[in-house]
Amino acid sequence: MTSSETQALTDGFHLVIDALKLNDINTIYGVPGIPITDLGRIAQAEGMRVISFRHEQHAGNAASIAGYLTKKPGICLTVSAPGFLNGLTALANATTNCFPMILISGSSEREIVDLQQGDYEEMDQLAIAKPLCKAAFRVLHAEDIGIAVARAIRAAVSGRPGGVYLDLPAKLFAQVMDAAEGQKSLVKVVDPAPQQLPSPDSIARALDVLKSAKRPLIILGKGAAYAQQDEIVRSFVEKSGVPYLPMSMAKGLLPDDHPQSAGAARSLVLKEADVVVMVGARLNWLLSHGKGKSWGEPGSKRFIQVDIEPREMDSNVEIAAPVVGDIGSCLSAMTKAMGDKWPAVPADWIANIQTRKDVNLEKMSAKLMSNTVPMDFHSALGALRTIVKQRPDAILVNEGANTLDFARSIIDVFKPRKRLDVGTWGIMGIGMGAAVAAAVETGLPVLAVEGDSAFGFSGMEIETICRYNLPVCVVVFNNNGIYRGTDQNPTGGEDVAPTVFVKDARYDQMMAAFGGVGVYATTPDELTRAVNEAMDSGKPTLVNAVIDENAGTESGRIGNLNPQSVVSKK
Ligand code: ADP
Ligand code: TZD
Ligand code: MG
Repeated sequence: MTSSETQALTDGFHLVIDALKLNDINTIYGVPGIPITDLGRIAQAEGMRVISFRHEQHAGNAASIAGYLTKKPGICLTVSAPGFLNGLTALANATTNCFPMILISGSSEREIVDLQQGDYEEMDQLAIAKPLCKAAFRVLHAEDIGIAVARAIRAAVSGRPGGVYLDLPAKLFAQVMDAAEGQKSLVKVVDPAPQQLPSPDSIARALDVLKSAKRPLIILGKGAAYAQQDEIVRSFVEKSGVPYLPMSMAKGLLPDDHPQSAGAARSLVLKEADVVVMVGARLNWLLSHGKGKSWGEPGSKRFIQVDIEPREMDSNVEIAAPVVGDIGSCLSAMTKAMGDKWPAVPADWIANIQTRKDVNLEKMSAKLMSNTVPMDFHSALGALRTIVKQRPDAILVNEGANTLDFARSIIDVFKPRKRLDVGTWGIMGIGMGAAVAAAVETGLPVLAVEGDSAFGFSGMEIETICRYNLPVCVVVFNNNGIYRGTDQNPTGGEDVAPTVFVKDARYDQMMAAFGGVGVYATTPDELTRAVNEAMDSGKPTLVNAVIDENAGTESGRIGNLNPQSVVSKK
């Protein structure tokens, strides 16, 4: 029985909480303040977990990752105008990444906002949120809270998941209504993300195209990881025998050491494949839009695309065989329709890929063993790679430029949804929010591998990690700056170059300041010891890993996207 049933009256605060709980949403990520302070307090009193952050963007990132990991919308709770805006970046990022979340913000009085009379933290938040999310709603009457929360949940998780904004004006929270009526007004959402079955024609068409392939390739994206249809994905890949590439957050959907993984022959397979099956992945910038040099001869490929969003088809290149539906339904239909006599993938294609994989893996393994001081990216990541292999349940969070790009290719992942990173926008600042959500939602140890710049965007949240005593080990790859620590001010003036930080900063001491464990590591052995200890103890830990400030490259692996000035170069 909830508290509202034991009282004759209920109010807006309790109805919001009861509506969330009724829908099995039991955690709120947020920052308190007017007018939602009591909402957090009452939520905690009513048995919800309320995780307070130091900045709303990180609470929002945590909510979106909670959504990604659980398929239930993560909740981010903020105050009006500035708190709302701080959370909005995360809401937009969630929508961009197809993660379900709901940003709930308190707002000022409508009468004053609409007449622009200067209320405390005044802003027309609903209007501002609308273009940045999947859906946005405002509730003016307590009796509508149940319906509004139901709509928000449905909008977030059905079809292509995304972010939803719920605007709750201050006055709503204090509105009182009869408790029994209030209870009746709540809605338990039935089947929030209904299966979407593909048409039989689309399955037949896709298999016709796949059957004709001489050099087929499957690309698995984070939509496939999100779907939690891991066995169906595995059966499809294994029955087809087709080599696959995982996008970064789809790593581990099948273990990275799976014989069909073509991860170590990425450029070869993208260039040479003649049929590409996209599964929960988009042909956006991360895949050079499906065209250009990295994709080989123009017109050399045909695409099959499996996605829940019909409008994704033909977004960048022609899709010969669109398969629209949820991943589970689509792939199980395709696997079934393959029957018992599905032709083997041509042996020469498999052999070519294997040869390239062997060469590339051999090249890499030598670099990973290096013991130079200071460490470079390879030697430090070589140590972390071993740890992650020994601890396949741990969740890896990763952001930075070089720190991201090297870690993505060096650290193998062995289980689904164990890698969380900068996603579709390549956004810095997701690190600590993602780490908190991963620990809170799963209870598993988290290893956050962070560039020193990337870490700075959300670094204050290590206090949050210590406060909730979360099993998070942060490793800061400290190369004194963005990409490198070696840039010079060309004028010789006092200011350092824009990409450079304080030399030899001690990020480990920040962690110690909050009662966590701080370690300064200069060798792969020291790094290994510190991370293993952290993962064994579950104590909040930050390891400052000293990385050669010369080791990185501009923008990591996407330097080609940098516009270059031909005029102002000195
Ligand atoms: P990646 O960055 O890993 O390539 P994207 O975020 O670009 O992945 O693509 C994810 C895709 O997955 C989106 O187009 C989204 O519509 C789709 N998607 C998400 N959930 C499902 C699902 N349950 N079934 C089918 N497609 C899904
Ligand atoms: N701001 C935001 C929100 N996202 C971004 N991606 C950037 C700025 C630009 N940016 C990158 O794309 S990577 C990066 C920035 C600032 C930091 C790279 O430095 P790092 O990593 O220390 O994190 P490495 O290992 O030194 O390359
Ligand atoms: Mg750096």
